[in-house]
Order: sequence, then C-alpha cells, then structure tokens
Amino acid sequence: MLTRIDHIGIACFDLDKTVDFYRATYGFEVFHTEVNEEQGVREAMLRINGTDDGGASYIQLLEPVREDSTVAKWLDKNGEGVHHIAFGTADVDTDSEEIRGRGVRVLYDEPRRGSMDSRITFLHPKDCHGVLTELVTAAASHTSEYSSATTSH
Ligand code: CMX
Ligand code: CO
Repeated sequence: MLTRIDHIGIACFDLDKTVDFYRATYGFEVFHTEVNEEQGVREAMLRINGTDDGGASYIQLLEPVREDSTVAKWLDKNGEGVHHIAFGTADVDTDSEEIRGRGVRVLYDEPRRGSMDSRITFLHPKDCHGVLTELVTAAASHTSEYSSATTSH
C-alpha cells in the first residue's frame, strides 16, 4: 500500500547552488547527501516532514555525475525542474508487482538500491500520464518504529 509522498525529485545543473537556494529561500536543511553511481546522480535529501506511517517526506535534489545518465539526458531536453515523484510503501516488491499486473511498465525486474539504503523501482512515465513515478521502501533505520525500538533497548 502506498502511504505517503516519499519525495519529489528535482533535476538541477549545480547541486550546491540549488541546495543554497532551498536553504536561503525556505530554510530547508540537508538531511543526507550521497552519490548513487548506478543511478548516475549526486543527490541531496531535504527532510520536510515526518509522516503517519513512521516515514518522512523529502525533496530530492539531483545533479548528474555522468553525461550518459538519465538525469543528464533529461536536463539536456528539459532544463531544470521536477523530474519524478516517489510514493512510499512498506513493501515495494508486492506493490510494484501488483501495479505491473495492472499493465503499467515497471522499469526494473527487482527493486534496486536508492537513497539512504532504500529499495526503489520506477514506473514508466508514458504509462503514468507523463509522470515518472518511483516507489520506495525506506531502510528500517529511517523509520520511527526502528528508532523507538533501538532507543528502548
Ligand atoms: N518525466 C516524464 N516524462 C519523461 C521523463 C520524466 N522524468 N523522462 C523521459 N520522459 C519521456 C520523454 O519526454 C520521452 O517522451 P516523448 O517520446 O514523447 O518525447 C519518453 O519519456 C522517452 O524519453 P527519453 O528521453 O528517450 O528517455 P529514455 O526512454 O531513455 O528514459 C526512462 C526514460 C524513464 C526509462 C529513464 O529516465 C529511467 O530509466 N528512469 C528511471 C531511473 C531514474 O530516473 N534515475 C534517476 C533518479 C534516481 C533516484 O530517484 O534516486
Ligand atoms: Co527519487
């Protein structure tokens, strides 16, 4: 079951400058940064709010690290802007298979590694009314259930 907006992915040319804009304009701070070589991006996650399912919602700022990455290709064509949305679920395997069964193209056979050790997959934008859609299961260390379990021991 999809229970939250996990993040909105925004493609940018210069990650550091874009992070500065989000900090100066909205007061959002960087929660996490990493390079995901497989996805071809350097990214910053700005945590906006916690959610009822123990997860959180983020803005994901994405800068390509390779000219042949999907985000570099998208920036060439569109310039900066909203690249994808991501829904959070406790079980990306089951939910993505159900959605595949409804005739939507799921891009990966098995979920792959996403930001902060999450597990992710994508739905083809042409099957989703023009929106590249990601499904995410956060790592246990990024849910409040895990945090309260670890602090109570
Ligand atoms: N949103 C909406 N439409 C998109 C899109 C996007 N982000 N990316 C591509 N499209 C559209 C294009 O506009 C194009 O439409 P037209 O044929 O009408 O022109 C069509 O899809 C094909 O686009 P393309 O430029 O030829 O791109 P590809 O088919 O090579 O790749 C996609 C598209 C979705 C398969 C590829 O971007 C992909 O695999 N995405 C998933 C991985 C990803 O995006 N990783 C980066 C983020 C990582 C993270 O979130 O952690
Ligand atoms: Co994403």
